[in-house]
Amino acid sequence: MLAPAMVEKLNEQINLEFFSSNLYLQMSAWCEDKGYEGAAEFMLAHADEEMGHMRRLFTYVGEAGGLPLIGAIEAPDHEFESLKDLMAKTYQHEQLVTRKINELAHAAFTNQDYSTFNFLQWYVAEQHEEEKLFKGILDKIELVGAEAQGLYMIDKELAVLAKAE
Ligand code: OFO
Repeated sequence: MLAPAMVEKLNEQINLEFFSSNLYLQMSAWCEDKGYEGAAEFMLAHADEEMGHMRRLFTYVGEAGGLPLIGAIEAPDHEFESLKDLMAKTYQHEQLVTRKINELAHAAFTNQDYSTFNFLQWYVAEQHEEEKLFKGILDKIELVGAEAQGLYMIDKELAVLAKAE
């Protein structure tokens, strides 16, 4: 049975994962609007993945005897300076999510809630992958700079990555 304080923290994470999904969905619309079709597909696939993260938490809270709560979700940014700016923001956002997951894992451990601590290990591993993924894309964009041909190639690569998501 989850302690009320853990339910509250897990529900905050549910909200954050929802926000991540909305943020990436909104980013996919920006990419589409600017003609980055591969990036749009990639962000759309990633928005779906974030919904999966939300659902996994939602199910866990319910199964562990808590009540999953869906709160108000903040509107995401919809304006970006460039594809590089957008990807830099995804990377920053994933770093924030990692910090939140680490805080949650710490709270579970210090409350001797080993079941939740164990459940959260999936997220710890996932955040490692997500940071690696977005950092890798950002590094490539930084390498090509504002050069149109380079960005076109990256967009093509993102279309391939989207299929692998
Ligand atoms: Fe992108 O990992 Fe969930 O939020």
